[in-house]
Amino acid sequence: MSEKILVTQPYLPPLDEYEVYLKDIWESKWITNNGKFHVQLEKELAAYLGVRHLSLFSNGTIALLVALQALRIRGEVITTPYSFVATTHSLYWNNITPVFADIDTDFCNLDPDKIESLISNETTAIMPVHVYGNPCKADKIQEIADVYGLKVIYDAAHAFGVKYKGESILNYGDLSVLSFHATKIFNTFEGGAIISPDKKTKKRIDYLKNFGFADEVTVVGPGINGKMNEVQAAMGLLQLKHINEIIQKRKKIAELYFDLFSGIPGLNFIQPMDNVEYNYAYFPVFINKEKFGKSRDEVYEYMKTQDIYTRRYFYPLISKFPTYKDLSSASSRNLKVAEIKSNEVLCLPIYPDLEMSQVKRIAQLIINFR
Ligand code: T4K
Repeated sequence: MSEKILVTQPYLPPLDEYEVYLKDIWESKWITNNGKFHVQLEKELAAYLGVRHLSLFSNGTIALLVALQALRIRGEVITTPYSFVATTHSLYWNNITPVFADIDTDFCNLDPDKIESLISNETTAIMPVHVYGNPCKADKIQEIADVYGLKVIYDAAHAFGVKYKGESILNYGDLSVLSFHATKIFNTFEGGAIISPDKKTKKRIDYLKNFGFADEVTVVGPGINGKMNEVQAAMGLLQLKHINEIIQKRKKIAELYFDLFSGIPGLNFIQPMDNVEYNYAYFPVFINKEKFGKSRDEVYEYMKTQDIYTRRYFYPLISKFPTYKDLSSASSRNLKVAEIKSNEVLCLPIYPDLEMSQVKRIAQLIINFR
């Protein structure tokens, strides 16, 4: 049997490069709590991403929890059901009621046209997701937020390095939250960050991720432990050295998939937008059973028999899970596009070490399976 191919694999820098950092950490005996690599990574990342202020976190989910705390979000928040479940869980853990709005057909992001009718007296914020790293219609979302006095917190877990018209999409909204999990294009094993627009907000976020401590004897708020340690930060510094090469390799794979699948009826793709610099974090294909001849699940199961482990990101919809299914906004009538996309999507393997011959094999297997 051939070697297993997974949907993604973390990029790991050469071990000897990492050992240099580890030796330093061992010698200094400073392993967490705002260590020197942590300080350096915050600075280098902010510069690389083109953002003003960045706070590192132990993972993206804690960063989402803290972002909501930082802006004192309460009541109801309008969000998308087409995401990883952590998006909605972060609301639930803050005692906020999620209100699901449908997504758009072209990009699978929260549809701005579906937001207004869901705003109530309890609504305080909108939490969109730049799904697969495709930018949301941020200007339209901001217009609505401004009219109704709502905050906007972007779950930007997939959007590392993405730019629109030369500007980081992480600068949209009130806050943006990144994930640096092993499966992301930039990883610190586990990790995450919040991008904030000003020093004051960053300061509040930094207190909140450190139990609320402002100094040894002063606790300014109900904080949590969301700190990134030095071993993670060192990994981040190394990833940053290789990030351009990582993105270039992903780009080549995405382009080859596009070429190989072109003109195959029933296979649909998210088309690249003008003026966007992508990170090629995922490669979703949407399989229309009537036109392709096989359903998404048939393709998914067949690929497993070939030792190729694709993933159905995002199926089931978050609104289908027991915690959320009884919300009125979770009804299928409200989420028609999301239901279709969730039943059609298959994310194909994409990661820097995936060879072009493997990409060709994956595409051929799918095409021949019709
Ligand atoms: N918001 C959004 C929109 C997100 O997508 C996520 C995370 C979050 C928030 C929360 O951020 P974090 O708290 O995670 O920082 C994965 C990831 O665990 C999750 O981080 C990610 N989204 C989500 C989309 O995917 P699973 O359950 O699919 O992961 P798993 O363990 O099945 O891994 C997927 C594939 O990656 C495997 O087939 C093998 C490969 N893999 C995985 C790991 C962990 C490796 O090769 N090496 C590894 O170490 O959720």
